[in-house]
Amino acid sequence: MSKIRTFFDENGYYLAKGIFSTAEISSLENEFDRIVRQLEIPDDGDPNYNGVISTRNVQQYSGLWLAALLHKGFLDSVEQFIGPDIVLNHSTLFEKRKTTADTPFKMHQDWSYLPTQKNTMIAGMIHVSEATEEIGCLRVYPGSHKQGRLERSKAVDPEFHEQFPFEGAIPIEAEPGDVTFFDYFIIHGSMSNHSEQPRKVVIARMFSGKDRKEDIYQFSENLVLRGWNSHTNEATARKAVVKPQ
Ligand SMILES: O=C(O)CCC(=O)C(=O)O
Repeated sequence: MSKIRTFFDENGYYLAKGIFSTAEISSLENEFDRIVRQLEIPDDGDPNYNGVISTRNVQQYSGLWLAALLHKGFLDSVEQFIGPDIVLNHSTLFEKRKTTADTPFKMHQDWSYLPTQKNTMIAGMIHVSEATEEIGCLRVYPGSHKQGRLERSKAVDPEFHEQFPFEGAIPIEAEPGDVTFFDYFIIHGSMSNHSEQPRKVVIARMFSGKDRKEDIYQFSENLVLRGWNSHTNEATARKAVVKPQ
């Protein structure tokens, strides 16, 4: 087993340095900013505005971002963690701007948002800009993934956050082009951004093509980034856009 995989199995996360070159991440940042310009930005005069701008599925906006999810170095890393069959559930763009308001990313596990039968779901956080403690980088409890499925472990569960406060977690600082991979059982979260510099990330949620979502009707791009999806069928391949009420 590779050192990278051993570290991931032991700690529940892995910071892969320089997966995207400076030139690649600079082009991706331009496209990231273009996506943000296409979004409705919350009113930053509102004291409750938490500083986060987000959208799902950057690959539905930008061909360059689709190519980023298919990037060889990126998928070679993912393959070490979940094997050669790699399915995209969804991606999320988060830009975190300076705020004095509370963070929406209290400590939590991801599994209950998108459970799979074999628990292969991981996240790859692509760092488009610098992430430091002051900027509100990701914080994790190393090794906490070994506890498996903990109940009431969502970011909206205050007791979970009290049990696992930010102070007990370690900050994962990163540079543009790095990718932080983490298991969907790891306890993680991030504080608000207290700096003038926005923090920009795109997180890809991916699972093995040998695994499947517990709820096959829950939203999933089901986009095969590498290899094969053994569970795709006529029903799951059909997609419907839900009409607003
Ligand atoms: O963007 C962050 O800092 C945290 C995101 C997160 O915790 C999540 O998406 O599960």
